Amino acid sequence: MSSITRRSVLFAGLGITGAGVLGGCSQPSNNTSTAAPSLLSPSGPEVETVDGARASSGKENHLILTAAATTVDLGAGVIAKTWAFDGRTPGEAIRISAGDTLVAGLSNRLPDQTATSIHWHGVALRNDMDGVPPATQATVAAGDSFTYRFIAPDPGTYFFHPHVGAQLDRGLYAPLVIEDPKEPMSYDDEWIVILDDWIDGVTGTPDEVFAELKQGMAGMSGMAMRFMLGRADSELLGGDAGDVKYPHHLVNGRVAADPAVFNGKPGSRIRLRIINAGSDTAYRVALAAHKLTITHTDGYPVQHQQVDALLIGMGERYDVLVTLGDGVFPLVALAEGKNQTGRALVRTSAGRAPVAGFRPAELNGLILTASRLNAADQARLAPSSVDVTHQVKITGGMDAYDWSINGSRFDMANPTAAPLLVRHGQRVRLDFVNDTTMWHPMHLHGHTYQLGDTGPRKDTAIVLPKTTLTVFFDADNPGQWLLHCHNAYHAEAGMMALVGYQQ
Ligand SMILES: [Cu+2]
Repeated sequence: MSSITRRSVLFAGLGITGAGVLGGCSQPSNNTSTAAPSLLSPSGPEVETVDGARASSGKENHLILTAAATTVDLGAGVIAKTWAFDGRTPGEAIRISAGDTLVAGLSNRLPDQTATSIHWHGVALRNDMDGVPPATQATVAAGDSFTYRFIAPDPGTYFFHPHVGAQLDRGLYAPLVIEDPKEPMSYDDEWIVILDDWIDGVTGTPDEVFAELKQGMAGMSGMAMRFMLGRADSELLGGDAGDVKYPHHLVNGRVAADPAVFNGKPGSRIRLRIINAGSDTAYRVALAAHKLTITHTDGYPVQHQQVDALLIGMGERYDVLVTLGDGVFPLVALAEGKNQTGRALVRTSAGRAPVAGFRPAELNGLILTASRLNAADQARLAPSSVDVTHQVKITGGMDAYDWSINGSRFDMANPTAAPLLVRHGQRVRLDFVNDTTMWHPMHLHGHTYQLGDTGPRKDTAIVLPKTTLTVFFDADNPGQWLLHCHNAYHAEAGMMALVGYQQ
């Protein structure tokens, strides 16, 4: 622990002085080249130059987020001791406009000397505000605070959560909506729908879950599995859907038996902002008796498509338009492969809701996956030749719980050991080669990539087992950026890499 802290301080020091050389202290064990590459500092002159060119509205939004232990009421008598921002889960949504500066103070009141941070998931912000200790900042120690200050460049649906250990699987998350000052879509109302697989304070803590998972499937033979799923099959996900047994699946912080309710008017047009804040569960989402018009994913517009349901992995977001019918309609989130559902209700007139476990037919209708989408014209990457290609082999498995990238488990204490090198201005191609028998939602910080030549722009994409997904992005946001699986336990086991901007 102390070496992590020392390294954090060292990195932070480099950041402040803008010394520029971040990789100097790392010695990759399998590196055959003679010199470690020089990486840009997370707050160096290149970062300042790009940040200075970001369009600013001049408007600042100030708030304080206090992370602390609390007790939350999830409905139907489920009371959970957990960690949350300001005593509630999900935390209160932050709503700003593109070009605004968010000034968010994080006050760490977590118990047991627990360090934390906030990662602004999906936002192409300046690197030293990305919240990934020790790569972009020192950890925020218990009792300390840290102020995140950044211009939010792109409109869209985002969320935020810590980037330390398995804290994502606590109650520490909340939506972040960046409005478009020139919003091109017209609609009557908005509803944020945030999904989460919940265990904390009910059957165990995320740390207990991770401890059991680390023993691996092989080590568990003959032992009772408290948290590990024996089997979770999903055709949509190409087989094994998840590792962890969750007692509840929440929609907007409520269990299915006591759901959150959206009250609307028949005939009104609603924008749903759907966020998967889960740690180990993909959801198939449908609104009974309604079609969903998909308009955005991960903040970026797509060519609209009308579907019955959508598949959303951890870390993904979808914006959807619906025209409300007359009645009471469950919005159902089916936990893929886990035979459980979460739900909320849409109510536009009096009437009784169906029972909690009701599954609308739409769940088995036309199901949207990101691979079916095309970027809207204004979101498509400009044609360009590729300057650098990295193969990102997704490796490891359940038996040894040795999830990794390119065969090596990421060491968070030494994040710059073996970076995927890029240079500012390059067009980068990533080939995600999934060698494992499981799907993984691969998330890139600070950028959005494009799926293939015409696919959607995303920062988190599902890579199915035994397949390769090719994505492209422009290296236009200098710094040191994580690339990892958004399964909280896979990431913690080591399924991460660093995309490092070179000098
Ligand atoms: Cu994974």
